Amino acid sequence: MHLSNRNTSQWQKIDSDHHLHPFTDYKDLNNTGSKIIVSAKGTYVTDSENNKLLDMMAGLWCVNIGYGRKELSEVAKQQMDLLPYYNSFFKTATTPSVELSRILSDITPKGINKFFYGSSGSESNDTLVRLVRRYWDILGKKNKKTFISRTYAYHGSTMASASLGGMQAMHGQGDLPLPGFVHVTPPYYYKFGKNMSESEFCNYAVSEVEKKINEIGPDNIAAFIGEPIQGAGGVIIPPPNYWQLIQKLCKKYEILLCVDEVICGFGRTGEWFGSQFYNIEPDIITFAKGITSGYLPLSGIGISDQVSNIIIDRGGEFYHGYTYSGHPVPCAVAIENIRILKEEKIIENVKNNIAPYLQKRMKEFENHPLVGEVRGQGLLVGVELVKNKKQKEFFEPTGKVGNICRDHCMNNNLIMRAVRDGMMCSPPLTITKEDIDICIDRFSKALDLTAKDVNKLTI
Ligand code: PXG
Repeated sequence: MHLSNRNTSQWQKIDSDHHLHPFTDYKDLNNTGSKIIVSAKGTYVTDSENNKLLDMMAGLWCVNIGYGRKELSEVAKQQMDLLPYYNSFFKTATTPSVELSRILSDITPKGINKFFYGSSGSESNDTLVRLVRRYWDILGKKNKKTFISRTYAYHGSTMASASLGGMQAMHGQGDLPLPGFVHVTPPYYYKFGKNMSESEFCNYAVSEVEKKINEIGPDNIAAFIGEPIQGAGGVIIPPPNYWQLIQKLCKKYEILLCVDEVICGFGRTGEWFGSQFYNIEPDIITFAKGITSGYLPLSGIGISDQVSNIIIDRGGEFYHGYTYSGHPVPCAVAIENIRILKEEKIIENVKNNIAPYLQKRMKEFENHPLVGEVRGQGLLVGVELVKNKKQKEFFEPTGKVGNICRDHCMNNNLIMRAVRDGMMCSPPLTITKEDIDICIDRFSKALDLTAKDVNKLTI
């Protein structure tokens, strides 16, 4: 199928006439027109004007092995030719979903050995909500229903996953959160640390969770959920001891520890999963994105033996599932993707080589007058742009400067994501040092242009 018979403005016209994009102000987009992406290779995507853009976001935090790996398209074709679809509802299974489950039980955190599939992170977080509530019901603890999450968490866009998330703007549309979802201060030291030391702030953030547990009553709390490192919320790196303390709290109050590995999973932190990076053993994880490097939609939830034993032995039928649960084609692609991650030692290379280099180079921007903080871990980086570095004064209104910087990046053939007034990176795990140098060069130009614009603005 060749769709190259139209020029850019023709594509843009059809796009604005008929296509509604996710998270988009439609009127605004229709004024400017979409950038039409037509192909990609390695760490670069090419648009319909033949610009080659360095993709420091790996698509949307997902193309972990980089673009253009033929092994994945070949496996997908082979599987489509052999068996393009079959379900797992009525005592049937397909070989890729079975094999993938075996492989996942080897690489996921200790104790997690059962897997249930969906097609998106949002779906798997919905599955998580249903499964956790079911778990406590089976145990006769029918009041344990409430989920504790954090402000700026992103867990998806469906009703339940957006309720789990802590995005105020999303809650403002559609009467969210649903009942049974509460949010506490995130471990975001730069913004909320005031004049505490980092470890004092860590204790404070954890004490907020404990306060919330006691306010609602431990008998009413089902689970705590968090991303190991909050991604879409602005690459929020928790203080070193945070997750250990949260795990302790969950044990103390008999609350399930749920970890959303949708971004951190499959190597982003330099370990297979963020839970391993922080040395915690969650009861439940969810994952998506990097499992297929984004080549096909696939997500899942991984369940510890302790939880799955109850669901299996005492639960009877679990009335939950999707047409595409365990779809054979994305499962086959996931198996191949994991093989490549393993055989090419991509995650080890992130940990020992590429992540330290990216972090070191990005840290140089802390000398820039616009930059309040550069924080990162593995191949995640957040660069906080501020009005006043000394006083940690943020821009008002929030988001304007971030968008200006994002546009300057784009005009310099660099894709970064603006979150509020921070600039985020989450590149393919296969990025080279040469490409990191190119990123530094382009981002430096974009920052200088942004600073010039900021001087012109009266904000
Ligand atoms: N959990 C986390 C941690 C995520 O980052 C989801 C769940 C939901 O996954 P799906 O596949 O339903 O989108 C995500 C998704 C952004 C952005 O702007 C981030 C995501 C999705 C869309 C936009 O940074 N992450």
